[in-house]
Order: sequence, then structure tokens, then C-alpha cells
Amino acid sequence: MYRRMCLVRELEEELGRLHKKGRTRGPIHRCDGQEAVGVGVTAALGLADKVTTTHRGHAVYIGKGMEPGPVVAEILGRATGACGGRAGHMLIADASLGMIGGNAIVGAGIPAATGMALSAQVRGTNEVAVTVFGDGASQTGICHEAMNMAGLWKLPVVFVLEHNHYGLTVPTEVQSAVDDFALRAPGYGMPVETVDGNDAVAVYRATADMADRARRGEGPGLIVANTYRVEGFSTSDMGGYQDPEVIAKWREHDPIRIAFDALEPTFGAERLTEMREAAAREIAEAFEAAFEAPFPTFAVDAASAPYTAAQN
Ligand SMILES: Cc1ncc(C[n+]2csc(CCOP(=O)(O)OP(=O)(O)O)c2C)c(N)n1
Ligand SMILES: [Mg+2]
Repeated sequence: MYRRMCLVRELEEELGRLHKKGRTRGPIHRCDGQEAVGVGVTAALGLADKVTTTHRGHAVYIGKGMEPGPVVAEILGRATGACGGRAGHMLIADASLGMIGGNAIVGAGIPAATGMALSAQVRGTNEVAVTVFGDGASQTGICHEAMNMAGLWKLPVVFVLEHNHYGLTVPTEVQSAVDDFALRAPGYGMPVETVDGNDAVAVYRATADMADRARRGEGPGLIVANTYRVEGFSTSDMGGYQDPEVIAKWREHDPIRIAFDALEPTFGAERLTEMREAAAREIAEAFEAAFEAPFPTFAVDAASAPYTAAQN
């Protein structure tokens, strides 16, 4: 988890630098400071388990086992990307790893994972589906519909609410009728655990517990992972509406530092620093390769095109 969080951090910081140089296309939704959610959740899952994530999903992609090379190439829209350069940074998927996708439609990953859980139940497997979604997404109608059906049918789905305290520029206190999102779980007949979302071990343990229940046929669970969006909504966000003192407090409570401090007595600072440096090299190499790679071609294949110009 430490290694993967380092990879994500290096990825996000490089994306921030490249955006400033005008070398990325469109806004990028950085997840630095929130790595422990995506990485901790996915560390508790097997290959056959499915996960959906959001427009801010880089930690989930890397956590579920995607290599930096195809992820970076996809973010830069190259033909060598995980989705051939056609998905972009919000929609990356690799079904062979159970990484079913990010999603640019807020909340859309929630019913998708719930449907995958229904599929697992109908097929009689012991797979679980997990959906990581934002506090903003938790206000959508489809979130509540999915949670209700999951509770009613005891579907093997784990709902992970990545509570970074903002939906775009809107803070929690003006988007939710309750301060504490954990209050919602009893309404759908499911247990809830609230964790420090910057502590990868806490996130991992909560996910493993909820996934075990789900595999036993005991139904869904909710995890509220408290974290904070330290970098603004996207690389295009001009900021100014988040309290600098609050940002500074959360920066102190950094998920990589927490992991470092937990591991240091056993492994030593030197080894952990080497791992961080190796992650930086791996990301730098992924960017170098991606910048060399071609863009996809968009030639229309007449045989597979569903409509002809005449039909249109
Ligand atoms: C259905 C839909 N409504 C609105 C938007 C515009 N939008 C993009 S991200 C976002 C806020 C999401 O907040 P949250 O779910 O907390 O995720 P975060 O950005 O904090 O990770 C909104 C409203 C969208 N993409 N899709
Ligand atoms: Mg949010």
C-alpha cells in the first residue's frame, strides 16, 4: 500500500507540474492527499472482485493493480494507454483486473457496482463489488436507490464514501441534511464504519470486514472514509474558497507520512525513502514513454459503424 500510494503521489504531482506547462489536456482531478482511500480499499480485494470509481480515481486504478505505464499513457490520450487513448483520465478501466472504471457522471459508478453485485449473487460466486464515490455523489437520487435495493436484496456490495468535504466548490454543510453520513446506513439496513480515510490500514481493515460480510451473504455495508481535498477540484480550479488553515492541517495528516511512520520502526527510513524514489523513477519513465507514443487514429471502420451518413 505504501508503494502504491507513493506511485499515485508522484503521478499527481507530475500531472500538476505538466498542467502548469500546458502539457495536459483538459482539467485533471488530482487525488493527492486522498491516496489511502483508493489504495486501502483495493488492497482488501481479490482479482475477481469488481470496483468502480469516480472522476478522481487514480488511486483506485493503481490500487487495483494497473501499471503506471498504461495509466499515464491513457491520461495523456495515447494509443498505448489502457483504453487505447480514448478514455482519458476519468474513465480508465481494465476489466481483466476487475477495475471496471472511473466515471465522469457523478454517482454513476454506484448503481453500476450494485448491478455487478447482483450479477455475482445470481451467478453464485463469492465476488464482491465495491464502489468508491464522493460526498457530492452521495446526494444523488441514484445513490439512495442503489443502496436501498442492495439492502433489500442483501447484495454483496461495499459502498465507500470518500468524504473529502467538497463537491466542486460546495462544502458538506450546504449539501447534506445531516453532518454525519454514517446516519444514512441504518436507513438501508446496512452496517457502517467511519474511518480515518488517510490511514490506509484503517481503510483496508474496514473494507476487508465489509467484504467478508458481503461474501457470507450478509449484504452490503457502508464505509465513510474521512479525508480532505487539498488540491482544489481540478487543475483548472482557481481556489480561494477553502480555508488555508484547514488545508494545512490536513496536509500534516498526510496518508503517506502516516504509512511511513507506521512502517519505519520495522523497515527503516532508508528503505522507505528508496521505495519513494523508485516510485518517482517509475512514474517519470511512464511519462517519458507516453510522450513518445502516438495518438490514436479515429478512422471509421465502415463495417462496424452502426449508422451510415445517409441514415443519420
Ligand atoms: C450527474 C452529474 N452532475 C454534475 C456533474 C458536475 N460535477 C462534476 S464533479 C462534481 C462534484 C463531485 O463531488 P464529489 O462527489 O464529492 O467528488 P469529488 O470531486 O469531491 O471527488 C460535479 C457536481 C457531473 N459530472 N455529473
Ligand atoms: Mg467530494
